[in-house]
Amino acid sequence: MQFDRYPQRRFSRRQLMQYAGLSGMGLFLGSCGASNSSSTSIFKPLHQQTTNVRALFEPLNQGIEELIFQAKNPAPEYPLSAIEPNSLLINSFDTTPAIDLNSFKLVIDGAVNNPLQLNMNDVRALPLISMVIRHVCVEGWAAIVQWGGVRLYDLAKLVQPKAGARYVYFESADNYYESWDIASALHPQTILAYQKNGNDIPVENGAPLRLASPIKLGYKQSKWVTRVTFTNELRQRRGYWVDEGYEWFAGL
Ligand SMILES: Nc1nc2c(c(=O)[nH]1)N[C@H]1C(S)=C(S)[C@@H](COP(=O)(O)O)O[C@H]1N2
Ligand SMILES: [Mo]
Repeated sequence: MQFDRYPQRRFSRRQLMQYAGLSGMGLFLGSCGASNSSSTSIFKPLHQQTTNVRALFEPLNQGIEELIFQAKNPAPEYPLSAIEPNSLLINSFDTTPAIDLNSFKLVIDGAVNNPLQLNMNDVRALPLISMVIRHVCVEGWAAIVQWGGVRLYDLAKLVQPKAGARYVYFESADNYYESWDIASALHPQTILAYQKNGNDIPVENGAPLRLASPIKLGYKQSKWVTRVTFTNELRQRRGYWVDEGYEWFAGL
């Protein structure tokens, strides 16, 4: 896989486990499956078909792989010592939505072969990516933050976007919405995060799942994501702030 050349993990195994909130014992139990009874539902698609387990290890279709390959070089990552724990300001256009974790499901659908819905145990069973990146808000502030979560790319491998898919829509529990070009969405540094600075993400910052990526401005990074939809075309509503006149691509 071409993404192996990206510096995915600058942490030692011990640091990573600390930042993943795992003790050695927790990791041991997790890998025995003793603490995760529902991880099999990841392979239950919306239409109740049986998804091929090998999907996680298979590449996406050629057209989409080529698009991602043209994506920009990796954006800078920082050491843990650079984290600015008090600099990430809460920026929400509305109140913080109440999400019931027991019924929470991330829906991934649209122009894909295997639509899925995943609960948080399913999401946490996927490879954990950790990165320390700079969050930049157009309102004039920035913060170096550690985010941990799953790559959109790994989720795409599970749902298998169709060849014509060019955009990815994100719907949020506070009715925020965003759309990204597929190359940026499937960039190896674009993740759906459930950890911030080594802990579970606080609800104000988007728990249980928010976008985090060093290649886009802050307003592209939807908090409280409930639905990820692959599409062939952009809809009229492209993004909450974009529809107010902010730039759609919003690359950093
Ligand atoms: N669902 C949702 N996501 C959102 C927003 C929002 O209001 N609702 N604000 C955006 C903006 S403008 C920024 S700068 C970041 C702020 O993230 P934070 O509140 O975790 O610092 O979230 C982005 N994602
Ligand atoms: Mo922002």
